[in-house]
Amino acid sequence: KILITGALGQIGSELTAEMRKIYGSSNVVASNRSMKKGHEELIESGPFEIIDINDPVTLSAAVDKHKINTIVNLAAILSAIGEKDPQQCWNINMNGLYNVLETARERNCMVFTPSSIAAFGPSTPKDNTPQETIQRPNTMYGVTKAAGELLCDYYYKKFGVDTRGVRFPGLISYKTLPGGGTTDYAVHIYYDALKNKKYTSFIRKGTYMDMMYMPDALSAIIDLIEANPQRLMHRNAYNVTAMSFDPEMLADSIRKFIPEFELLYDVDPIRQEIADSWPNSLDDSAAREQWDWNPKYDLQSMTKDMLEKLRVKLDVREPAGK
Ligand code: VAH
Repeated sequence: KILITGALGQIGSELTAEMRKIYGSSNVVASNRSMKKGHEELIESGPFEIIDINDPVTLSAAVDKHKINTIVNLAAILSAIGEKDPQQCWNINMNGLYNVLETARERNCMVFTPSSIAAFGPSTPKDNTPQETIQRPNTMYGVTKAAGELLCDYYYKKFGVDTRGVRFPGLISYKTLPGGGTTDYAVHIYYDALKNKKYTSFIRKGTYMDMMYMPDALSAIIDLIEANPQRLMHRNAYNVTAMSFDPEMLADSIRKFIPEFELLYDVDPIRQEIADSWPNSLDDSAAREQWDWNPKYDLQSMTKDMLEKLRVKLDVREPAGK
């Protein structure tokens, strides 16, 4: 049985629904450190627990109560919020992860923890970033992602805990808004494109970052969890990507559906500095070779699907005569 922490977040809310479809609702326990409105269906469609991963007692009690053998640890503070409150970022992303790993060690659970392109820093080769390379991130979030990778590998090597992870790029989805990251511009732009036919980007023109549509991110998690461990030469954490673009390329893909869309800029120096410290594009050949990673969505097909789904969600009608 699977426990998902941070199940009401951007990845967790969709992963919970997808895993419940695949494995059966009663086999997927969703948890979050607090209730959030707008997730009633998720909370009612299967087991739900309030778990703060900084409280090892409730964490291990829930693992015992539900006989959990796989923990998907999505509870985390993201990059931009992490720079506003670095202490909380360390506490949740590292002390929380430590509690998850200790619980998994004592109870023989598999642990999936996402890392991020944020685990790389300014001295990392930026183009076609290798699976194994320099990792000197200079954000607290990035420090916790790089340290988290090392801690998960340590628990695998030292204690035999089956730990696995991927380095996610920016994730784009229409169901749940992202939780305070640097790549969030690539989600908000779609909402504003439909509501106002224009968007003001806090990331500068020409800033390339890896990105991925949420359906591919969910496949990455499920495929890696189900992968044959004998094939896994790396564990924490695999580079995975689906596309790399800058705000202008994203705006061009939107203009194919909303020709009058206008992209403006009001660069946020803090999030721009974070974005500048990350790679432009990852080499994800290790994931492709070792567990058949193969994303389905590119920029064009993602934009088409995002706009179609958001038109329904926001109740924004297709312009007449389209
Ligand atoms: C963030 N969306 O912006 C997250 C992610 C690669 C970016 O880690 O912090």
